[in-house]
Amino acid sequence: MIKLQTLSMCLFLLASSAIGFAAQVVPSHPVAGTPVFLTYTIDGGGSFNSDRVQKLTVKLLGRDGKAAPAEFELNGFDARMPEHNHGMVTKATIQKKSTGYDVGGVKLHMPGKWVLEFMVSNKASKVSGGALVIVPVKVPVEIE
Ligand SMILES: [Cu+2]
Repeated sequence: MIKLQTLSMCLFLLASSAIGFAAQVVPSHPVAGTPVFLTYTIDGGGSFNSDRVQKLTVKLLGRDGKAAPAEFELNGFDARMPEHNHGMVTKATIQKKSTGYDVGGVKLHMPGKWVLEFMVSNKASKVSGGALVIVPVKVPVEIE
């Protein structure tokens, strides 16, 4: 009996570390005040590069991992370096696709700490504005 408990605990830890790892690969961020989560990938699975204009693929998902209800939409994106008090030198564009959004024109032009700001609104809500999803990211120093 003890062995079975140990085994199931080991399996549980293994499963949760696998989930933790997956969450790092595809970050999933709650949208405050909604049942919706936001995920994004960079250039289809890469990382930020201060030398390149990049594209984020953004998805809004429900708790079950399926597409969020259609009234939720991404309608703003910006990125800033709070410690330097500046934003991007490019202007991001948002394009709605069948499975999510392409956010183009993203260039985090300096290595260091940035915050991504995704604005998610609910079309069905009478309250204007939306929820800001703030995601801290670090742009690595280029190694030649
Ligand atoms: Cu800066």
